[in-house]
Parts: sequence; structure tokens; C-alpha cells
Amino acid sequence: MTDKSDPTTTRRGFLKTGLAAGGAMAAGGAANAAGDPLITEVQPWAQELGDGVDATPYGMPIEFESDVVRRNVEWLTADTISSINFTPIHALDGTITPQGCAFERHHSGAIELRKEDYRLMINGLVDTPLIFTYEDLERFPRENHVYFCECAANTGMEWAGAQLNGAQFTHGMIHNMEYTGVSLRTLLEEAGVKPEGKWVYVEGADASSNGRSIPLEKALDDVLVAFKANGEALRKEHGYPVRLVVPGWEGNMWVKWLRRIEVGDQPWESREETSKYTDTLEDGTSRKWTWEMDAKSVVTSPSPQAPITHGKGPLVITGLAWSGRGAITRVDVSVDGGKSWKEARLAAPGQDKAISRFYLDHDWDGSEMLLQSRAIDSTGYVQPTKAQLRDVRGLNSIYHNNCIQTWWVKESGEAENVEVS
Ligand SMILES: Nc1nc2c(c(=O)[nH]1)N[C@H]1C(S)=C(S)[C@@H](COP(=O)(O)O)O[C@H]1N2
Ligand SMILES: [Mo]
Repeated sequence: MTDKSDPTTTRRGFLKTGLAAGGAMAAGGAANAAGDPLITEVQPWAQELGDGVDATPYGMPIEFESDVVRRNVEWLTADTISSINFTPIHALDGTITPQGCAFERHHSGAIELRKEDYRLMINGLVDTPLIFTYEDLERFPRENHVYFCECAANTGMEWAGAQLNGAQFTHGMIHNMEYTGVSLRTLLEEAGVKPEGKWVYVEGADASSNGRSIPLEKALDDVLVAFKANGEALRKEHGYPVRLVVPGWEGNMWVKWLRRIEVGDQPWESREETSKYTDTLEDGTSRKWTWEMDAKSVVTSPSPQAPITHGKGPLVITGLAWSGRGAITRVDVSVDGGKSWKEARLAAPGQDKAISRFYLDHDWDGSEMLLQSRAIDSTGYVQPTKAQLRDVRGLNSIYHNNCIQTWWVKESGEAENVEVS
């Protein structure tokens, strides 16, 4: 990429020139092999010894990655206890979210609950009410599954117009982890659900209790009582020692510090499913029981927090796509605000109710772009534009905003959150 004015530069040509210039790619064209001290001089890290194996019994990210952290937006909530922070999706790649930077949403703060003090009760319309200790749960057949968890309020601040400047803030109320646990079906079968049993009520051990009604059909389908995430114990903030995993359904139902499951014959109409987590429409009425998270996607890079810094030529456009109704089958990317679309490359075949990573290997001509992505899932559903969503839902909603996101990428490579109508 020595000749930045040549618009015909192909990827292969680019790589060849890069090598010929002796590593000019990384140094932005300033260095060459002969004069680059990083190559010609023995560096400090090669003149001394590194850390011993006892330096970090549990490893933390290297200091140079210290900006890849959860962030909160102060004015969103009255305090940081009943609040939310956001996953730095603009800086991650692949699909698995490390627990240490996976968004947190608490209604009464993250509590500390020892395994020894943990109890899970199943009561209500069952043959035998049961109480499990943590050790009891470990003796049931175990399963492993990767699922995304998205707060229903993700992207909720964008209904009226483009507001928060960064994918972390517009789309970061999501994480995707591999869970280990026992299927809820197994535990319900152990207790024996009575024929009148049609719903379960799940609640947490924290002060908020965060109780929700789940139809029995879902409870017997793919819901997990999980105690590990990404191979290790759940972090305190994600519900240690045990949380509920409700694949494809809104994050609020994924009860953390799970303490009780009651079987009943009708829904409980709790706070979290009446005054909260319902969707107010244009005429003032509200939709309820909107559990499933519809197909959605976002370009994570380039984006406002991940500008293009390397000039025109080869550019990796990447992002995330997911659907609570199945697997992602296709993602399209537009660089012209939705006038034309190109099919992106999925890094792996879409998995049921899990995040997919997509890439578009693009040759950027250096002109401004209106960058969008559009997800399509295994039901054939196509992610809607903001206008299409507003037509159906109006402007009163907070939850379940799954519209197409637009980043205005400028000639400088900087990007801004904008709306295309
Ligand atoms: N017990 C309990 N469970 C809870 C909550 C809570 O405040 N208490 N918050 C819910 C909400 S609204 C969401 S979006 C998810 C977030 O899970 P996370 O904090 O692991 O990201 O947990 C859900 N489970
Ligand atoms: Mo949530």
C-alpha cells in the first residue's frame, strides 16, 4: 500500500507491496526493513527474562488491552445498583463473550452467594416438592450449549433517533457463552408436574427476586439450570452459583442466583412482566409476553469506537448476528445505506439461538459509507429497517428494538451513529 492513490490496488497486490516495503503495512508505510529498529535492534523484551509461571495464578488481560472493558452510561439510570453496563463488542472478535467483560444487568445489585448456602426449591403443582443443594444439581446429567443472552432493552435508547455513539452502547446488552448445566426438564420431571401445571414461576435470591412466568412448554424444551459459563464457574455478576438460561428469550427471564421454581396453572403477572418488559404501542396499549428476541445484527467494526485507521484498500468489515427464533442463515452488508447489499461471509454455520460472526472482505475506496448489516434467520425472517419497525410499533417502545443500524463512516475513517430513513 505504498501508492495510496492507486484505486486498482488488489488484495494480492497490496500484500506484495507490503512485503516489498519490508513491513510497511503495520507501520503505515513509514518504516522499511533496513531502517526499522524494531527489526534491526535487540529489544528490551529479548534482553531480560519474562514472568514466572507463578506470576498470575488467574490471568488477566495484558495492560495494553485495558480499554476492552464494560462501560456504563451514567445518565441512563439513577444509580449503578439497579443499572446496566455494556459489553465492548466493538473490540471483541469471534463469538464467545469472556465473562469478565460480558454486560451486567442488576435490579438490586450483584450479590455474593456461597455454594454452601445455595438452595433451589421446586414447589406448586408438583407431585413432590423438592429442595436441591448445589451438590445435588451436580449429580444430574449435564449438558453444554452456546446461547446468546440479550436484554430486551438492548438498542432501546435508539427508538426516537440515533443517540449513543458506539456499538458497545447501542448493541452491547448482549453476551454469548457456552453454558454447562442441567436441563430444567430433568428437574421438573424429578418433582413430577401435575396435569394442571401449565406455567412455571422462576425467581432469584437477590433483593429484587426478578420473578418471571414461563410457559411449561418452554420450560420443558431447552431451558437450562446452569452453573458454568465458558468452562468456569459463573461470575458473581452473572448469577453465581446458579442461573437460569432461557435460550432465545429476553434476558430478564434468565434469572440469576436462581432460588425457586413454582409450577402453576396460570401466569403470575409479576412486576417484570406487566409494568416492565411489555411494549407500549402507538395507541397506548401494550404488547405482553413478547419473550422471543427477533433476528438482529450490527457491524462492530468499523464503528464509532473502532474507526478505520489504515486508509483505503483492504478493509475487514465485521459484526455479529443472532436470532432468538433459530439460527442465522445469512447476513447482508450495505455500504450505501441499504441501496445495495452484499452477502457477508459467516465465520461458521449459524447455531440455534447463538451469536454468529460475519465478515465482509471489502476494498474500501476511501469515500464515505453508510454501513449497515441485515440478518436473516432460519425461519426466513429478515431484520427490519427502523422505518418498518416504527410502522408496526410506533415510538413509545423501549424494548425489542431489532432494527437495522447505520454507521456513517467518513473519509477520515471515523464513524458516527446515524439514522437513514
Ligand atoms: N435475580 C436476578 N436475575 C436477573 C436480573 C436481576 O436483576 N436479578 N436481571 C435480569 C436482566 S433484566 C437481564 S438482561 C439479565 C442479564 O444477565 P447478565 O447480568 O448476566 O448479563 O439477567 C436477568 N436476571
Ligand atoms: Mo434486561
